[in-house]
Amino acid sequence: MTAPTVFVLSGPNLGRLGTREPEVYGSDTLADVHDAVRREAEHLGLVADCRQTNHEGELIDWLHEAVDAGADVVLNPGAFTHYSYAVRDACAIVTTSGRSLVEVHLSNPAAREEFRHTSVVAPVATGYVAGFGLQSYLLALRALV
Ligand code: DHK
Repeated sequence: MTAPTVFVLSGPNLGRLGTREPEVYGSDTLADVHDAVRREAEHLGLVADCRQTNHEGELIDWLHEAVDAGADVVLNPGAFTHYSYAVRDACAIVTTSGRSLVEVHLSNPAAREEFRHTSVVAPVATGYVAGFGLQSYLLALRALV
């Protein structure tokens, strides 16, 4: 039997992890995150397809691709979290198709600036993990299984 694929998607500015505000986002690079995610996925009997984009439309295309592939999704939407109804609607396509989508954040947006307190994605996500750095992604994978 082939292992199910999980799409692990990260949005804008997350390609800069490691040097971007390390006091907020930690010192792990995105490559570190993806390596840890792939290892944890394998341990859980999954295959992680890890991607990052700075472009809203590309992220939406990948969410559609996840639906077409019948794959669950771990998503860090970056700042799209707070205002992108287009990303939210694409996430709703994932969850209403019967797949799971876990919203993740490295930091805890609820403990930061006011504009980060709103997630337009959370109401259509299956669940939410925030505040644990790289571990947020790994906890999201565990939640999926
Ligand atoms: C990442 C971002 O890029 C921010 O825009 C969010 C999130 C928080 C994170 O903590 O992973 O506000």
